[in-house]
Amino acid sequence: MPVANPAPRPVLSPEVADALGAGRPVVALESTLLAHGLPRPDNRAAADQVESAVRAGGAVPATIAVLDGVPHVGLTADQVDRVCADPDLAKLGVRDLPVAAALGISGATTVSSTALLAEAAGIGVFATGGLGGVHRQSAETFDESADLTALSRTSLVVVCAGVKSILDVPATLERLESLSVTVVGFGTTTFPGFYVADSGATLDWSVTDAGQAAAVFAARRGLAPGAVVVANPLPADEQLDPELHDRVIADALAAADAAGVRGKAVTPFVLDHLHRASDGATLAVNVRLVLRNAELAGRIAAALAALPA
Ligand code: PSU
Ligand code: MN
Repeated sequence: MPVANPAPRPVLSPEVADALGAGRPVVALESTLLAHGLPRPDNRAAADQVESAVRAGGAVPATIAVLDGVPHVGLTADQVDRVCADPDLAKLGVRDLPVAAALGISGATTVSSTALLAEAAGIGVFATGGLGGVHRQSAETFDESADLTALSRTSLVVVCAGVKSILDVPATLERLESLSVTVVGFGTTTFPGFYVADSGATLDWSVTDAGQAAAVFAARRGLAPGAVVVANPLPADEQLDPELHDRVIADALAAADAAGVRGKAVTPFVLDHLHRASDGATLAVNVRLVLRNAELAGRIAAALAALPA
């Protein structure tokens, strides 16, 4: 019997399809950080800069979003315009993809759904800013990002600056351990704190270069499904002033609580509040760390492509 509504296959841009077909390096990029994590219109320039950073690292960028129900892997300039300009664009995690597909909805993809679509397209490396995770007060709210469970079953390298520091970082690391997600620091065993270089948490493992990160992933892929998180801290002289960081985050979380924000609106609300309360300082640091992650992801993808199959 024919399946009435098969899951839509991701549509690959010609450049991404060519690169994957030839075994050349490709890096997936998410669109939620553009559409819901950065303010308009700054997000549009950032989208181009992130793609350029992937190219500088030696790989083809594949920004992922859902347009009219169809997942796209690799976007045209017009499609990036849509993602960055539409104030009503949905935020789509894995559980939202079937609804978007069946109803023809457009939306930006989070870490969880980007990872799933990237893996389905055959892409092994993904760059973002900071992972979602366990929210502070999660004992009362049960608010834990679907990014965590998605990474436990999706095979790819995720390059990030740790988890967003609005979260409970130690609790998030505990959950990543429970879920058997491999986590390595890039050049350090200090777990980064997104806007700041040091979250205060320590990792068991670090890799010294892109080749080692690729080798860890190759070993993981042969062993069990699941992601390798490469945590790439900002250098201390590029981080947000830690005192300003702690103050604006406390303010932003209090504002979210007072406004009664819940569910998937929490992270965008808090990030927006931070950008305003810090006079754009968090925005500049957020873009900078994403660019660094994109460039490193490009190098890891290149190292992965160079490994014997
Ligand atoms: N990294 C950033 N900015 C962002 C995000 C990550 O620098 O906006 C997004 C990612 O898409 C991540 C999402 O998956 O935030 C987590 O949202 P939630 O906490 O609702 O799961
Ligand atoms: Mn949540």
